[in-house]
Amino acid sequence: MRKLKTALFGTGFVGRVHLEAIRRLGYVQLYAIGEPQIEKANQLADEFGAEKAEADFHDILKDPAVDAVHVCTPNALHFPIAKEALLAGKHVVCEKPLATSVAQAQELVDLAKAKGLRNCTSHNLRYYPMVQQIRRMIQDGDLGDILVAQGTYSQDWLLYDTDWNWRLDSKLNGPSRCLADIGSHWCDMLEHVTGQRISSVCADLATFYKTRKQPRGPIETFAGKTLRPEDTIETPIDTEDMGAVIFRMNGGARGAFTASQVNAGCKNRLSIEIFGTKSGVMWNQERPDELWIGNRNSPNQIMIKDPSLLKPLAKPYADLPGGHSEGYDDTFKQVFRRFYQSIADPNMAPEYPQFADGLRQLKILEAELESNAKHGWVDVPLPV
Ligand code: SOE
Repeated sequence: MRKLKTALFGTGFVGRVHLEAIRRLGYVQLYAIGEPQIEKANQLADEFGAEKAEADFHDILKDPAVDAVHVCTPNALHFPIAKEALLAGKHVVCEKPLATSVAQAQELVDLAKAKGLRNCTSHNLRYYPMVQQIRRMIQDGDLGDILVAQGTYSQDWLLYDTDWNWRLDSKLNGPSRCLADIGSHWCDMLEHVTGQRISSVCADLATFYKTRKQPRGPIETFAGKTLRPEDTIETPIDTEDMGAVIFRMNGGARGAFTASQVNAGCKNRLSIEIFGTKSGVMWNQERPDELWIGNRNSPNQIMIKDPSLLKPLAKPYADLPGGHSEGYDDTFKQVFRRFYQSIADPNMAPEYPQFADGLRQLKILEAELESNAKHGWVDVPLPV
C-alpha cells in the first residue's frame, strides 16, 4: 500500500497528541509541519522525522505530495485553514470545535462534499472501548428504553485567575469556551451512544472570573502553574468558566450535564450516566477501562475492558488484551486509523466523526448560547 503523506498545522498540546498518533499508523508518513513559530516547527520536524517545516501553511497546501492535513490550531483558525486545505484538494482532520459558527461549519461540510474529500472532526472520545461497549449495549436493547442521561465534563486547569491559555481570548477561541471545548465532546458522546438527538436545551453559563491575569508570553494548554504576578496583565474575560444544560432528546430521554474548567480536583473527568427501563451504565474518562452496570433486581457489576468480553461491534476498538489499559492517546489512533483507511479505500464507509458531526455540535452550541442569553428553552434543529 502507498504511504499516505500527511501534514500537521498547530503544535500545541493536542498537535503533539496528533503527531504521536500519526506515528503509530504504519502506512502514513508525517511529511510536513506548519507552525508560525518556525523554531518549534523545526524542532518537532526533527523529533518526529518530518521532511519539511514551514511557518506559512499555504506553502504546505501548495505541495502536491500532501494527501491529508490535520488542523490543530486555535479554534478561530480551523475554518480558514480547513477551507483552504479542501480547496487545495487535501483530505482534512480538524480539531473540535470544527469552526466558530454554524454558518462556517456548514460551508465546510458542503465544500468537502462537493470536492469528494474525506473529512473528520476530532470527537475522538467516542472511541474508548468501554464507550463503544455502551453504544452496542444500547443498540442490543440491554438498557431497555432510555429514560435519563446525565453527567459532566469537569476539569480544573483554569480554576485560578492566574491560569491562562489562548482559549481565554475569544478572538482566538470563539464565543464559547467550556461548552465548545469540552461540552461538545459530552453531547457528541451522548448522541453517538444513544442514537438519539438532543432536540431542545435550556442553558445557564457562568463566568466566575470577569478578569484574569494574562501572561505576557504564550502558555501551553494545562501548563500555567509557575507564573509570577509581574509576568501578567489584568485582562477582561467574555467566555464561560462553566455551563449547565438541561436537555430533551428526540427519542424521549431527558437529562442534564455540566461542563466546567474550574472544578478543583477534576483533571479530565468526562462522566456519562445513562439509565433505561432495564438497567443503567456509568463511565468516567479518568477510569476508562471500567464500566459500571446498574441493575434493579440483581447485584450491580463493574465490567473491566477485555476485548474477549466486549460486544462484537465494540471489540475492534480495543487493541490490547484485558488488564492492559487503553486511554486518551489510543482514541486518536482509532480515529486516524479509520480515517486513513477510508482514503486508501474510497468505497469504505466513514467509521469516524465527520465534519457533519462537527456541524451538529455547533448547532447544539448555538442553541445553548441563545438559551443562556434569553433565559429559556431553545429547540435544536434536527439533522435532515
Ligand atoms: C482542554 O480542555 C482539552 O485539551 C480539550 O480541548 C480536549 O478536547 C479534551 O479532550 C481534553 O481537554
